[in-house]
Amino acid sequence: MLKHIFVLTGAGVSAESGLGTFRDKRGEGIWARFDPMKLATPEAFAGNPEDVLAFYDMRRRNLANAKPNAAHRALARLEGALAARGGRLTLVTQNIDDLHERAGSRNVIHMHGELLKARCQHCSSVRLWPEDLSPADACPDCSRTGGLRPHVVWFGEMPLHMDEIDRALSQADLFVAIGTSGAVYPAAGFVADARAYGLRTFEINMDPADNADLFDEQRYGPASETVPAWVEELVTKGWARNDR
Ligand code: BV8
Repeated sequence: MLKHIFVLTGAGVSAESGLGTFRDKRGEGIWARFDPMKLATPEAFAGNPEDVLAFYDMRRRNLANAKPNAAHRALARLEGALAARGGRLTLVTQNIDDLHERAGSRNVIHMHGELLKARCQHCSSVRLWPEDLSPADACPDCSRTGGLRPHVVWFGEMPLHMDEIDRALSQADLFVAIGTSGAVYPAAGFVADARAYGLRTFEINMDPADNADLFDEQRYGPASETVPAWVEELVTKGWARNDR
């Protein structure tokens, strides 16, 4: 019986909320319009802070107008349903939006950071920062200017909470990847780790991910339909499905 489900989400779970994906085969992904190596690396920020900050200001403003969709709500439902039967949902997201939280998910692990937070490079404090961010802004904790950056993991930077993620993977019964292309590591490697730990693996996506062959089961279609259907099945037809 399923007691502990590990879910990894990517940009596809927020696509129907109007937030761009990155490498989407169908759409104009964000990285099709912007070069990540010019906007999402520490070197880019050091060399061209204004362009990088403007890129994240644009994405922060888009997020302010976005709303969670049925996929986010279904995962919040799953968290409650598992807890009610003494189980556990580990929800790890590559996304930097707050749509899982706004849909009601209580424990969300943001391995690539959070768009609505800023980190001070002088004193390392991390604060909620829902508005535009400029080099002239002073850190609320150390009062120094010129040190604030988006609390986001860029390419070449170590993702966050990796020990906690690995521990949860080693304890889970089922690994589910939702709306991710499997293009970015270490997140794209989690399915191989899950298999090594003996978990069943399940891909819910619009198109097969780059690592689709590593999944025992796949279900394709828009997340706002496939994710609620999957959660409904689990909650109404019993928890025996998908497990190892
Ligand atoms: C690290 C935050 C090591 C920023 C992101 C060469 C040089 C440098 C590094 C590397 C290198 N080669 C490999 C690497 C590692 C690199 C990497 O993997 N690069 C790739 C491109 C090859 N990884 C890193 O650099 C990572 N760090 O390795 O550190 C290290 C070790 C020790 C010490 C220090 C460092 C850090 C990676 C994190 C980068 N930050 N985001 C921002 O958001 O601006 S990555 C970015 O891509 C997003 O986080 C995004 O989440 C992530 C993955 O993309 P997806 O979420 O999968 O989105 P994508 O568009 O790709 O796919 C969308 C999917 O949804 C598709 O499958 C589509 O079919 C589906 N979909 C679309 N619509 C729907 C849908 N599904 C359902 N319903 C729909 N409606």
